[in-house]
Amino acid sequence: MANLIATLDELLQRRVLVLDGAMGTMIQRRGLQEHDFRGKRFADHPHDLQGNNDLLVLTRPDVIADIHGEYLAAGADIIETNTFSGTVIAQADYGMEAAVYDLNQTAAAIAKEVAEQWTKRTPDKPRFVAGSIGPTNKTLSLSPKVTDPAYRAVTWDEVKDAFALQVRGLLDGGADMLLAETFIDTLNLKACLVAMEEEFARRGSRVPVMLSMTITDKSGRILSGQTLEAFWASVQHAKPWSVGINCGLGASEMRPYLAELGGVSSSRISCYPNAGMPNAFGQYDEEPETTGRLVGEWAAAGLADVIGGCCGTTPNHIHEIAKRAEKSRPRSFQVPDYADKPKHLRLSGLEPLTVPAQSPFLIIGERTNVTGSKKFAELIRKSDFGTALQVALDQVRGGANILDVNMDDGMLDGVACMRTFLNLIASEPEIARIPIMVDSSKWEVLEAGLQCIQGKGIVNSISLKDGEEAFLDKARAILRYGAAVVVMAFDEEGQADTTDRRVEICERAYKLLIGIDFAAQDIIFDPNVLAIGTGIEAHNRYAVSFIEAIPAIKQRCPGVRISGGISNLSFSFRGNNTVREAMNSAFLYHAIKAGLDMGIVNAGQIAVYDDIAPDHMRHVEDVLFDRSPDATEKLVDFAATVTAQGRKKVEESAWRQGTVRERIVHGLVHGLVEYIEADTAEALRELKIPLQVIEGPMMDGMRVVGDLFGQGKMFLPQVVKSARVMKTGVAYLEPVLNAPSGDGEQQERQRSGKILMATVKGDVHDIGKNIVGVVLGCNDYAVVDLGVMVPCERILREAREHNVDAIGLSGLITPSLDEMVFVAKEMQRQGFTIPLLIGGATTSAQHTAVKIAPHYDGPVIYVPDASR
Ligand code: THG
Repeated sequence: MANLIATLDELLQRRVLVLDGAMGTMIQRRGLQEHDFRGKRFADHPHDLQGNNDLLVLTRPDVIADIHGEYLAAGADIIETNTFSGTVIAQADYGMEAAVYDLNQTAAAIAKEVAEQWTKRTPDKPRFVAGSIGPTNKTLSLSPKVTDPAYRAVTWDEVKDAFALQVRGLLDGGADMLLAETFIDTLNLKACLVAMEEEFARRGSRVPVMLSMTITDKSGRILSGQTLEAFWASVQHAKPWSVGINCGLGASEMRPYLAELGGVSSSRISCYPNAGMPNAFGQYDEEPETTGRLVGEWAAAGLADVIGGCCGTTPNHIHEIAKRAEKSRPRSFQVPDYADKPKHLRLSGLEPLTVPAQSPFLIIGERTNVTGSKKFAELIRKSDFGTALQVALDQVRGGANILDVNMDDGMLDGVACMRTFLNLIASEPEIARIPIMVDSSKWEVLEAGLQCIQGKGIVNSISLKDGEEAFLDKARAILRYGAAVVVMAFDEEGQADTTDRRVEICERAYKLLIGIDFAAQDIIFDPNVLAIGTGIEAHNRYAVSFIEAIPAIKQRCPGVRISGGISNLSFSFRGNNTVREAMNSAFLYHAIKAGLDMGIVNAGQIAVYDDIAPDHMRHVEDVLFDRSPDATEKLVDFAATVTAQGRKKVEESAWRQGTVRERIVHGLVHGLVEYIEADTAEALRELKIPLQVIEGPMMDGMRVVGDLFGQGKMFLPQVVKSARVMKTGVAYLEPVLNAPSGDGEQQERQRSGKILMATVKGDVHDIGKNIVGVVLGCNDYAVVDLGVMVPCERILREAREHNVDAIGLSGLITPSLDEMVFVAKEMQRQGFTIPLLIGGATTSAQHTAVKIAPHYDGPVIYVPDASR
């Protein structure tokens, strides 16, 4: 790999490199039929195969080799294998799992052969093959089920194994590099990165890795809610050769995001936009000259190292881009050394948390811990995850910068609880905003946690207590997951409780970690906060020694951070919160002065140091600093005189003062489920008719949500949360909506309607459709979702059987537009009259009106976007 990177770096000193353009557009132009896709090999395959473009490397290799050749002729330095959907997960839609390895291996071999022919022809311009890896059509961070936000359609291991097989095929076929592209969920990408690492380790060699994300809306976030900087924090550990953006947008929309990514990442930057935004007929019609000019400007401005085209681009577009690349200057930065902005610890949830070497103190919320909170433990035991989430939210609102989650309890299934709780957090944007610290003494719980967080989190903790080998094994795994780590000052002899032992153990652990390439800034030492004031003399110096150890560890272990579980300190004063808070607060004050970077505390309940009464403080600090032999006794006496002062009830927030309509709108927009039932009840008293509550204040709220989403001021996980609040409100009204009618007859509850939805034959895209399903479900529609690749005949048969009120068709790729026309014609022929709804990225009002509507006498309606 070193050689290849050296070659690429050398080329990049002269000019920007050029990637090829769209494969789909070029395949479509050939007008291939079902028999082309099947070939001899799959002649009897039970599924339709038309549209399974990846299969053509096995059945029409001539076509794929030709297209590669056209792009190389146009000036591409790097061509992509035709394997975007080459995983068992994506191929399952065609029943084609068994062919996945062959498909990838063959695709890479075809591309490699054509690239080598061109390298011979133009030795000064060597050509490379990037193995294309798509995100699959299932996401690890989002639930496809409205009522079950903890549900996932796929497991981490399934996703990782699927990528592993694809990677193996691509590398066996001779791919020079791997390109994971069009990802919309960083957790899928992290699973892919682990698969790559494992495969590299198995082979004893690696290839450069390119990563490319897709931004689909104006929020500037990826679909799963992360900002670009948060995304970079999540993948930085993999040392990708390049990171970038592709698809979703045209060149002019992409530019600001490109600049943003370039500002935080130390890898090369790639970017390959669509040929503009799709026109009314679902076609990308930006002229090659225009795309070339826009993309060329990035090259001229030093914004990108690798440029090319995505959907709708052709060899002509690539030719125009390559012309400009020839004359470009390289992106203005030195050869990357991956050291990054020196020594920053970069964490992330949906948003980044950057911890510089001299950072303000960070609060790690402690209450989401079954061993640290009776209340939380009780909630988890009862499986009341809703209220448990509220505990997390309270920590965030109380100022937590990081959230510690611990499920270690003998009576609980720690792995399952960790998974459920973290999946639920992923659906709460206000909580998921901050990084997660997965806290457990069991490795399998830590690992389960790491498989649920798309951001860069922290493992809490590992130590040398089981020896060096066990320690390093875990550390290596953590490196692959890309998390930071808390290392406790424990060794084979037990916990360190003197200053010397604290420093000694940390230094030993440090050397071992640096030895396996663990970044110093990703190491967080915890020198053990132990209880003082216990009455046992040996404990008297615990606080002093912890504080002394902080600067000593930082001096011997350059670049690390220091943390501690602060509330441990005051365990012996359990039951007297006033004294405990004063002890914790005084300890924090002095430890922070000594260099403590972060601490696990009860966020929102840290007493202000200056608020502690002087006589109280004197007693506390006497114990803290072991100032006299009877200090503890005196504090105990003093404690008896201090009555626990009830904390002020947190004022009901101002928004509760508004009208009921305003409150419902506020609750929907902010995804606050807490009051929706009470507010709905109040609205019902006012408006009398349940449906008017739904159509009035609730729909007002959803309209605001739709507008904010359209303006990029909300992002998808927030919209899904709003939809869930809506669902809760509607569920509250359900019994009254269901109430027996005047004539005394029990009638089936009238839903808003029943809608059949399907992604049409030849198309496997369903993310948008799934969102629409969620939003419809939350708005009281019954939804019959037939999934993807649904033949017309089945759509119409099921529409009859279910007696639906409307049919919704979805499609992302251009051929789907023709299939929709076909469905409309069939509806007409079969005498349907119900509305036909048309939606999906390539569809448009114009295409719907001009090409689809004329074929069907019933209403044909274009549906602009999911949140509406
Ligand atoms: N280091 C690291 N991780 C840790 C600790 C540490 N994780 C767990 C713990 N220690 C830090 N978290 C807590 C959480 C709660 C309390 C103490 C430490 C606590 N709880 C009250 C009690 O037990 O009295 C709970 C009272 C209640 O039920 O509400 O004090 O040191 N790396």
